[in-house]
Amino acid sequence: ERKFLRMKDITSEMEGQTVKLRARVHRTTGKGKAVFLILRENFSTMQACMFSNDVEQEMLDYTRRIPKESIVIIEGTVQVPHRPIKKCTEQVEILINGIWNQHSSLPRLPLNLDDASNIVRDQTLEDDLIPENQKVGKKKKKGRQSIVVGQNTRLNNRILDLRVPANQAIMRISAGICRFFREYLQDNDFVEIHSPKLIGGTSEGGSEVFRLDYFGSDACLAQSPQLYKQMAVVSDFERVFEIGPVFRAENSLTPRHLCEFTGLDLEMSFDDHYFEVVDLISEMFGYIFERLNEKYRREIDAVQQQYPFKEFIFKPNVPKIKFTDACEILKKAGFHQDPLKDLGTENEEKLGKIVKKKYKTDFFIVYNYPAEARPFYSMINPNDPEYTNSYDFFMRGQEILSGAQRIHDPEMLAERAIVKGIQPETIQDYIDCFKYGAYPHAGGGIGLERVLKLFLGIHNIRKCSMFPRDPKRLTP
Ligand code: ATP
Ligand code: AMO
Repeated sequence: ERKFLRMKDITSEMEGQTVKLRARVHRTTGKGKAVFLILRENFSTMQACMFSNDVEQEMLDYTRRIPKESIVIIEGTVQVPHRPIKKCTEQVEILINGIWNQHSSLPRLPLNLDDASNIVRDQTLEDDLIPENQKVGKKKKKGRQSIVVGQNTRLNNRILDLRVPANQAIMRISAGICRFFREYLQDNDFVEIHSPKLIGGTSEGGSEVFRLDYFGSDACLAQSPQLYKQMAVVSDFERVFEIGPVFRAENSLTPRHLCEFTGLDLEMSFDDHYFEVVDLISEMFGYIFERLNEKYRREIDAVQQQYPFKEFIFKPNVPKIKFTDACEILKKAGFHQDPLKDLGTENEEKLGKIVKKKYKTDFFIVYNYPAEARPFYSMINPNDPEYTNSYDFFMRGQEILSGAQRIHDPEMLAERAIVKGIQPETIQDYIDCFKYGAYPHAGGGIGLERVLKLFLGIHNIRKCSMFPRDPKRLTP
């Protein structure tokens, strides 16, 4: 049992009862003979009040001087006002009998939480291309302008920024995605693993890797758990998943790339065809979205209030589009797409719009990508060797998952590594693991922050990482 009640536990049925709670001072109003405090506890707000009829004037003055964001302990009586309480999520009120300032905030905040909580209809205005704290919009009647707080100002003061209700909600929904990812997979016989992040070579190839000194040898920060999740399958765990950090030396500033993100990875053996894995992953996403809508409604609404977005639509019969068909669809709509090259961001978005119109869904799959566009470990399509048994999943026309059936023949794997410019010796343990009998297997990697961003229609991925890393940001 907790010493202090949580706001959600104080209900109108408790009218007249004495309660004790601890919360932040969100705002103080009232002149002369009355003080009204709006208290805040994560993204709930509740009004507390005090009148000179009931308490000494000194107590009123003391209360009025408590700086915003301080943590106070309050003892008082529950009241249910006749009129709705404006600007509070909770519709009961506390008549204060006693108040203690447990820990004071500095009175000057580097980030004004009211400004940072303003409704933002065009999220690109937060991009720091505009001067920070630029005043936009028409002057309102009362002379107050709507202020947009720049993303850099927010991130420089992230611990205050995270107190903004929408940000509270975003990070809680992030936890929800991990919770339901884990829940679904555990219920389907997957084993959770933790693979090393300090590794001897690259796991995805390419130059997007952080290199470091490891007691005199070269080491890399893992670009993915790819090689290890496959080795776990071969070690007879058969179905595995991991939630862990992924490092990419991605030297560019975009609204959807981070240098460190959270990978939701899974890998499994299959019976006959890699579509078994594709279908399981589709069903898993359906489960995650359904449970989020059910259990995180309050949080979704809190984001909606500050960053209005169109509700994400998931249809259980997820459209699966063959890569070459996607090229045809794009061609018919008047866009060029080379059938042997990867889809670019623009074409992905165009495809997303066309699919949305035709199937009324924000979620779809493209499969059978050209070998040129996929990593060395992707299984070549036996019927069409220029293509692979691979797939990407999309939300609102943006990639959120990449995956494939994997090559489980050591010779073929070494050959493909060489084709892709990777020295087989640098990944010898991985190649060798397929020499002692291996199940056919497939899997995928999901970017947590991307799923979060696209589910909630958030423009900048930095909002979806608690302490984001990009080429210009290593603090806080
Ligand atoms: P993944 O790394 O899983 O493939 P990704 O979303 O990073 O996913 P890429 O395959 O790197 O995508 O590239 C897909 C498209 O994203 C590219 O065709 C390109 O248009 C765009 N893109 C990738 N990196 C950048 C970047 N740094 N800046 C702008 N656009 C980029
Ligand atoms: P891939 O490189 O496509 O595949 O990564 C998987 C997913 O991770 C997300 N993602 C990113 N998110 C934020 N910032 C980035 N810089 C970034 N790069 C990628 C995307 C992407 O779909 N080993 C394979 C997966 C597999 O085949 O199982 C892999 O890493 O959502």
